[in-house]
Parts: sequence; structure tokens; C-alpha cells
Amino acid sequence: MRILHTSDWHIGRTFHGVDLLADQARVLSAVAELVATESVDVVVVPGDIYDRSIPNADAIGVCNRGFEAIRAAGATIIATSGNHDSPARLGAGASFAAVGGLHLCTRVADAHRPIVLSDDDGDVAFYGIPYLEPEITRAELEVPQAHSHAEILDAAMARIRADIATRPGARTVVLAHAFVIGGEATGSERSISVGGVETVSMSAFDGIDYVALGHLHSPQTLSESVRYSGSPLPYSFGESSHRKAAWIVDFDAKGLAAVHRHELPLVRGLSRLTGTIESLLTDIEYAAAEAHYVSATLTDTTRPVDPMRKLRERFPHAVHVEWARPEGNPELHYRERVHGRRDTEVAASFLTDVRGTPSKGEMAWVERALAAAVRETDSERSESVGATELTA
Ligand SMILES: [Mn+2]
Repeated sequence: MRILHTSDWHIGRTFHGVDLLADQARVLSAVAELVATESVDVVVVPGDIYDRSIPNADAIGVCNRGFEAIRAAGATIIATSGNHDSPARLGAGASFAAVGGLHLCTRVADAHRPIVLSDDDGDVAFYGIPYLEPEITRAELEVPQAHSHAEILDAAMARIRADIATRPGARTVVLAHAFVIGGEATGSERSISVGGVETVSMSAFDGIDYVALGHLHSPQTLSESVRYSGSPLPYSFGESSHRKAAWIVDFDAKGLAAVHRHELPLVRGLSRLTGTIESLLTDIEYAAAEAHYVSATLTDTTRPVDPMRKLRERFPHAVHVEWARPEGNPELHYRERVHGRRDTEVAASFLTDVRGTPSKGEMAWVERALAAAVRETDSERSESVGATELTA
């Protein structure tokens, strides 16, 4: 049996305010193509199908077309709800969808009831554990004292092991949406720690032939049989160097036989550019970024006017721009930078920053104002000193 492991689709997610639905549709078609070319039997998606609990109509359309394409390519689909999904909404109609080969596992109470698929070597039992929020699921799992993710997951796995014991010879797959110790976050995951430790130990899954994990967004291998596929698209500029992938997992009669990584197409690259607006708009070295999502850090000495509009003339997919003066963050370092400089110099550089270089006439006016201020301060000081002496 051949299984494709992908997760964290986050359909409907925006990237710095930009709609990603077209990119998401592209990458789901690529997954469907992989199913066809690699003769995949089962696609497992452990959570974060959608980016939000109430996805908009367009997101639902993209997701359904993705499921349909994967199904049409020949695979059964098993998906669970992640921390971003609404279990009730994602699972609506699940018993009817299951008849058509789309298994939506969103109910904690059913996590120990597997979807059993067979091949010439016998049964493979797939246990889809929806994301387990401790506060919400501890009563349902009958562990009222449990507070941590680890305790809750252990309770769910105990039920699953009890079921496995009734299926001698069955090979096993578990889908879980969790932060397993040893995994690395990318920064585009939403924390699942609500007043407690969010991580769980890998040993929770001991004895399972393959554990398909969701939640962390880069593909990673915790052990031969415990892996994250990561998201199919980068969801933060911190992931610009990642290559997104899916795992293709082969089972033989004994269980796990082989795992291969298949890279997913890079729908649109990510580039972080730093320079003056003039250099970003003209330098040939930035040509490769013209088709990318661009985050620009401008180093001009004065704040450029309307920089996003200018940037988008060359980089139509620019999504973020910020201005950082070459010396660093002015808010943090201003005090150090002006230390030891004359008041007129400080005033002149302030005016340069906020408006442009002051004229000679303006600077003469500033010098007179500063001199008057110094005289006033001095006379106040001598008056108060006099007052202190009188009352002493
Ligand atoms: Mn996620």
C-alpha cells in the first residue's frame, strides 16, 4: 500500500494581506498529479485543512476541488481537523463523504475507530486523531484530571492501542496534529499552548507503523516512522529557503517498508530585499525577484514617499515594505547616535529625517531659538537656586 502524507494546507490563508487561493489550488493539483504518477492509494492530511474555523466560500471551493482531484487521481483521502479547523464544520456530512472515499475524522470520541483499508497483504488500520484541545477533550476522553497535551494524547493513544489489540496482524497508521518534542517550528504555526506545555513526547506513538504528523510547517523526520510533511506552501518569509514536500510511504506485509520525499512545486518564490528604493527599482541583481512575493527593507536616509506603489511597478507581488535607516532602528538607537552632538546638529538631522535638509535661513532661526531656550533654562535655574537658599 502506498500512502502520501501532506498536511497544513491552511486553505484560505492570506500572506501579508494577499490572497493565496490561486497558489493553493495550484499546489493541490500538484498533489493530485503526484497521486496519479506515483500510483498512491491513500492520501493522509493530519490537520489544518482550512486556515480558519469558518472558511469563506472561495476557500471551500478550492478545498473541495482539491479533494475531488485527488480522489479522481485514484486515492482514498483521510483527513483530520487541526487547531485551525472547526471539527463540527469540517466534519459535516462526513459519513456521506466517507462513502465517496473522503474520510473526515473530526470527532474525538471516534479517534479509536479506524478506517480500515486492505491490500493483498491484509488490513491497514488508519486512526485519525483530530487536534486535541485539553480543555475541551478531557471529559470526552474520560481523563478529567488531565491538563497537558501529553496526558490527553496518551489517553487517546491508550484507546487506540486497545483497538489495535483486537486486530492481530493489522498494520497501523496514526494521524495526529501535535507539537512533538524534537520538531522545529517555522514561525507560521499558531501556538497551541494555552497556559501549559504544548509539546508531547514521540514515545506516545511507540509501536505504530507510521505516524503522519501535522502542525509544524517544514518537512521533518523525527524517526523513520514519525514525520511531519509540513505545509505545501511557505506561509512566512522565514520559510523562503524551505523546499516544501510530501512523503510517499510504502507499506509491505510487515508494515513500513520505505519513505521517499517528493518536492512540491514552488508556486511563487519569496524574496527579502534590502537597499535604497532606487537600487531595488533599477539593479539587475534583483531581476529574479520580479515574479516573487517581496518583502523590502528600504535603507534610504529619508523615508521614501509611497514606496509600495513604486515597488509594485517592478515587483507586482510585493507584499511588505519597511523603512530602516542604514544606522539601524532609529527608535532604539537615537539616544546613542546623538550623544555628544551639539543641539543644532541634532535639530538639523531631525529635520532632515522628517522633512528634508533645512535651509541656512531655517538653521539660523533654529540656532536663535535654541540660544533663547538655553538662556531661559539658565535663568530658571538661578531663580530656583536662589529660592532654595532663602528657605534653607
Ligand atoms: Mn498548521
